Amino acid sequence: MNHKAGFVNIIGNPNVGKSTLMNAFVGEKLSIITSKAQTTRHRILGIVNGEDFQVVLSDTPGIIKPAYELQESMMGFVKSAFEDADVLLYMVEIGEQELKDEAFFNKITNSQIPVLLLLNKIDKSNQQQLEEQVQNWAEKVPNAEIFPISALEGFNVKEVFNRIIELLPESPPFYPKDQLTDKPERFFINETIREKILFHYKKEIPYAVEVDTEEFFEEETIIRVRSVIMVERETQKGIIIGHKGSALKRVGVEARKDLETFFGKQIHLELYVKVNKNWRSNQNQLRRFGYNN
Ligand code: GDP
Ligand code: K
Ligand code: MG
Repeated sequence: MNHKAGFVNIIGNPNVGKSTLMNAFVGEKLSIITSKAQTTRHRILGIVNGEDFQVVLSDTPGIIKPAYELQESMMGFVKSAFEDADVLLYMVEIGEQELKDEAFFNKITNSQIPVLLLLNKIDKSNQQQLEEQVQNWAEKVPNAEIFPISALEGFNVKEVFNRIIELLPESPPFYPKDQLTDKPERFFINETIREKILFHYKKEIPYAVEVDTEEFFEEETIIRVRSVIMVERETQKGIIIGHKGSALKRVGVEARKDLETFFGKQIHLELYVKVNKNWRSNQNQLRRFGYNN
């Protein structure tokens, strides 16, 4: 049998379950998943290899209207998802009626690329609601094939994956077959720390934070890591650190545990907090953190 390979991009509103699905496909926790919108800022590649196929998946930031420069840059990632894919996975969730952004909606309905519309979170719906929504989306996006799924419970995920393989062109693999992702180790460390911050702090704090891993030394039995948590203001620095350092310590302990599981090695994680005014609006800073296409 001939080899198939290609690029699959997952798009949709924030929090519909894109990262959950990608992780279900890849079988590893590559993309951080939380109940907050805008968790995923970068495009992330997950690679699923089989004997005669290679599926390269991009998880994108959810579709939002840009309100400041970081968001502008995030939307660039989403736009490019329409250009370099062999299959588009357009994900909506039960109860969602339409895509808020009309330009994106037009792109989807006029797409020359095959579109699989994934109606996610059907574990939260009843049969009647499900049938109504399938009907609704079939009328709105006539060019799409519709799959009701539960990314969380794995329902219909395998069927979607099999359909993707059918749609992929014949091609040799694009990446070495033992490679899981194109992102370097530091990226996972940054994202893991950011996930803990999203989980433990309220309101504007997580969105004012960026994490940069400055050192990554892998020794035989231990990996030594030093990462800086960047905030915009002194007050935020105080909140991140907490009373006698207790809040920061909790972030460090939890991140270290996850990273030890991920890398399969002991981790020494040194965390510190630095004030870096207005990093979100500063183009040079954004470029440094890889937000430009
Ligand atoms: P993204 O922003 O589109 O990447 O969404 P995430 O994958 O981060 O998921 C957002 C939230 O929806 C998380 O709390 C997930 O656990 C939850 N979620 C994802 N898929 C499902 C599903 O199939 N059913 C239910 N009930 N929740 C889901
Ligand atoms: K999310
Ligand atoms: Mg996501």
